Amino acid sequence: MLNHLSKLVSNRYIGTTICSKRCYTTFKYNKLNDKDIEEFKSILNNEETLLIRDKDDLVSFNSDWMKKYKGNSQLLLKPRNTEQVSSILRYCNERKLALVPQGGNTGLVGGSVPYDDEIILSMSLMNKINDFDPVTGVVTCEAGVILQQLEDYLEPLGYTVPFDLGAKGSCQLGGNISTNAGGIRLLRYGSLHGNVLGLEAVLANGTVLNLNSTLRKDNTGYDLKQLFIGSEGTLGVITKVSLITPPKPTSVNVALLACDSFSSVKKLLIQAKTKLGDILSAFEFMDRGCIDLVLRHQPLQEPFSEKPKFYILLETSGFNETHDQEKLNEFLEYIMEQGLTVDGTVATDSKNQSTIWKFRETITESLGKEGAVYKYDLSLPIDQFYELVEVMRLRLGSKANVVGFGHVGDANLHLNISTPNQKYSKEMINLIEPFVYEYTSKHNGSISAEHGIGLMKKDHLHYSKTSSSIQLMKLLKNSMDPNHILNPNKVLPF
Ligand code: FAD
Ligand code: 2HG
Ligand code: ZN
Repeated sequence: MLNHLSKLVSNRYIGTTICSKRCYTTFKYNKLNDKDIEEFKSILNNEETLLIRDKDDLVSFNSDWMKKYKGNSQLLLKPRNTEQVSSILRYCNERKLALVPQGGNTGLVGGSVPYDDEIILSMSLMNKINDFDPVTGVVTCEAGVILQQLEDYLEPLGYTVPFDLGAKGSCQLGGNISTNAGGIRLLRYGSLHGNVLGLEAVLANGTVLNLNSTLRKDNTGYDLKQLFIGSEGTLGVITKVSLITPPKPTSVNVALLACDSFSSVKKLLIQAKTKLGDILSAFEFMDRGCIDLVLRHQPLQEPFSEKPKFYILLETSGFNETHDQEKLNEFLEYIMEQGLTVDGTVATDSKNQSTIWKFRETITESLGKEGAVYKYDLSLPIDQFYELVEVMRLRLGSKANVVGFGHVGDANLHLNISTPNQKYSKEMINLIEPFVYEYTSKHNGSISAEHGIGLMKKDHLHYSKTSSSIQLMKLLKNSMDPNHILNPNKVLPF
């Protein structure tokens, strides 16, 4: 079936015989029956609206953001609190009913939709912001809080969320943490492994694990919360979160700079880090193909008179406008003198800043309007960062449009390959994979810098992890979820 093409193709490489979905996994699950529905109703206090069973109402939850993966769930549950999550999981574990935790369903690797007919556990009603401490900057909230909702809550308090993604209007904190989302502020504030101070998670057997620390420093034994950051709903359901939030910068500048070679991009990055230091808050890369793409789909104007090959969106964020602008001006003068940029524009007001950001933030949405999109989010050494885009263009010729963009400041390339045909094709996947993974592995990169493994890459994990690491991950999965009820067929190849 086309929806699960990546799985079929990857199976080819490991030599598994494909029969039907149900025999692909070695774990057997029970079918939902009327008694189960009654039990779930009772757990959810007989609130009928918390159970969705209508086929049409389930469509959007059974399909991912890219419309690449489709599940066949017959039931979605919307718990209101941790106790209900715990009772649902305890019951599912006893009955061997599998489920998929789902946040905003903006994931890009097929992790948030059912593989088959798993129950969807939607976290959307667990969306309360519980507490904020203005001295420590620690905020505590439920996992279903939408990222934009938290940003809007913090803004009048003078604080901000330490990460930001294009999907902020829909993605939830629980989803962000479960995927260890990166985004455009990682360069400045670091990853969620550092910014999450505590969380509450419900284990497969219903146990509520209280790891809800708000302490910045705590060296008592193993740091168990880290297990849930990036495990994509396979080890537990995150129900609460404590996060460090930094003060919101009051002086922001955004520049769009054009370069005619990737070597200038690398030199610009060094200069941005050394000359802008603590005020550098984003250093985002786009190639010309991305600019052409967004101009095709968004109401934006060609930014410069010429059409250079490479573009950098650079942002500074600080607290002293005069100081920040002086620093930025010095930097701009220096890079122009050195010929590192061939054109550029700086925006100090929020309207023009948001126009510049649109060039970067609408790439994913614009790609979706081009046809079928094959997405790879990779960590690569800086010397191979753009080389791979060029290698793929040569390899695919006129069969596809290949663009490269990403968080170059974090060495994270977003390689996107699109074809006008709306349908995902096995031939195209065979041309790209495993080549792209082999290339990444050969250069000691990672096959997932930020989107995760999900369903798409589970059979390719070995390109970035040793067999002993995968064995240990399996051991953890087997001991924390022996019946494999949590997000089966995701992350690990069983
Ligand atoms: P979902 O898509 O619902 O779920 C993702 C995974 O987390 C699934 O495996 C799911 O089972 C699990 N999960 C969800 N909630 C929970 C929970 N409470 N407990 C346990 N498991 C849970 N990603 C980046 O890293 N950086 C980016 O810059 C970025 N930009 C994006 C831009 C766009 C336009 C889009 C569409 C996506 C982007 N993404 C990005 C990918 C995606 O938005 C992130 O992965 C996001 O963190 C997913 O959050 P979500 O709530 O939508 O999770
Ligand atoms: C981004 O950085 C997201 O914009 C999405 O991670 C990347 O669409 C993509 O490949
Ligand atoms: Zn990204």
